[in-house]
Amino acid sequence: MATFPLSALAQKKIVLGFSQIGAESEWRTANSESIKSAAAAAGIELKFSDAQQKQENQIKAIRSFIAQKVDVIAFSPVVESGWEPVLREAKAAKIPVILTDRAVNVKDDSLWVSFMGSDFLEEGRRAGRWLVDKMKDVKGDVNIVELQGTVGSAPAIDRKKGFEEVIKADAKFKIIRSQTGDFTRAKGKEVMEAFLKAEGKKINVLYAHNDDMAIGAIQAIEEAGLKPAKDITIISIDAVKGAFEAMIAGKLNVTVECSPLLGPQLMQAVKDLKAGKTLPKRIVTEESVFPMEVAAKEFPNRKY
Ligand code: GZL
Repeated sequence: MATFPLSALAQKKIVLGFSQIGAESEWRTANSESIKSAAAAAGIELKFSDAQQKQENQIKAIRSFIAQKVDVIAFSPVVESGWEPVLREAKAAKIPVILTDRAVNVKDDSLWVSFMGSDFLEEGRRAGRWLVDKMKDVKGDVNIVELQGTVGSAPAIDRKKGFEEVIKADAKFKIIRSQTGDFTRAKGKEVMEAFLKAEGKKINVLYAHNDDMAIGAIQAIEEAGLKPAKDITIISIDAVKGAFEAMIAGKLNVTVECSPLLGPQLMQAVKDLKAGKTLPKRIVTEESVFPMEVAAKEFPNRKY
């Protein structure tokens, strides 16, 4: 019978089960890449599942990780609600759960050990503050159309809330249309086409909850014979490469950073957990705002 030196057994690889939402945006692709490369660099065995933006697939993946007795489970919840049952199963199996990117809405916070990701409320506020400053000398109404992220997701809920919290200070700001584009370019274009058909030249501003929907909307605006970032001021969130390319082309006014590069932080947290350390309940990613004026200078420094 083969025997293993204690050192080999002692170095048994940590196994992390990760349930990813899907591949709906440039942001998500960069996020998955960050997690995969950081796991490899950390020597952590990664079981990675792509849920194609369906909550039931994430729940199935988490159940499979429990059955495989992984050491740690991490996931980015596609929506905030509906997680109690499967998180209770993970807790019963004594497998710690780390939330990355998006939060869950559960009564019992002991069902997850830590949440690392951006402050979406603040991202919405930053978008609102940029617009209020940009429009400070405008006297008449500022008519805004809004492309929301995935219905029920933490970023969609909080980016809307944060933005409205800031613009409500002046009644001239009016959100005249608001609909989900599900964080994708295709849907962003489709919904912007409908906005343009309904409101046309009345639209002064587009607030998109992510760059992919903004990029899709830019195509719709151009096909309607209007100049994006001139006839319609465009604000979006993520700060992915496509947004910098759009700003350099003069078609997007500003993007609020939301970093997908959570991989190294996640792997460190997994290692700390396995070493018996307690993790902070909330780890916030530090971020910035990039207006088109700085895009060309900043672009070479971008990592996603
Ligand atoms: C935000 C993330 C969002 C991005 C979108 O942290 O959950 O999902 O803003 C992505 O681009 O699809």
